[in-house]
Amino acid sequence: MKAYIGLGSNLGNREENIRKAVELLEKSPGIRVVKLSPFYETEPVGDIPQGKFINAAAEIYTTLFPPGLLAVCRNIEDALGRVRTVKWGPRTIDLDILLYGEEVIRTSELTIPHPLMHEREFVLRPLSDIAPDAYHPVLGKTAQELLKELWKL
Ligand code: X6L
Ligand code: MG
Ligand code: MG
Repeated sequence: MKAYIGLGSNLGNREENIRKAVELLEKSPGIRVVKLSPFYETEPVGDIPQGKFINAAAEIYTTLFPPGLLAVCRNIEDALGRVRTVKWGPRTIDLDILLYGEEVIRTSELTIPHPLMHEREFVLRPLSDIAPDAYHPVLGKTAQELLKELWKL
């Protein structure tokens, strides 16, 4: 399955954290990283004052099902020293499953497509760079269309 992962970091060496996360993804059984977007420095979004982020997106091919992919993402966050204190607070690394093929998944553990991705330029800009035609199965629009809609607001 083709899937897209959003990456973000605003603690420590942010670029290196993202590069290491991509390396660990690539080393994970059942995952191949096929595209990596440019890195963007972005203003923090949310109600917590914190440092600027580096954000990026990766296209992967995976034989894992979504729960397995989520477990890999969590393990990589832990391996890179993510400490879970305040919700939405600063983090060394955040790995979010944005899209998993064109599947819609809603469980208590996991929502795919990622629930806020269509409202976040820090997600849509890198995603559109590597996959302008990636399709959001709930909204029925591509990444590029969603990004253009954000600009119109
Ligand atoms: C009111 C309350 C309005 C909360 C918005 C928005 C919360 C976004 C969380 C919110 C609210 C988020 C990143 C980030 C975060 C990132 C950049 C989130 C999760 N992650 N800002 N803020 N990049 N630039 O990866 O998206 S926290
Ligand atoms: Mg996130
Ligand atoms: Mg996350």
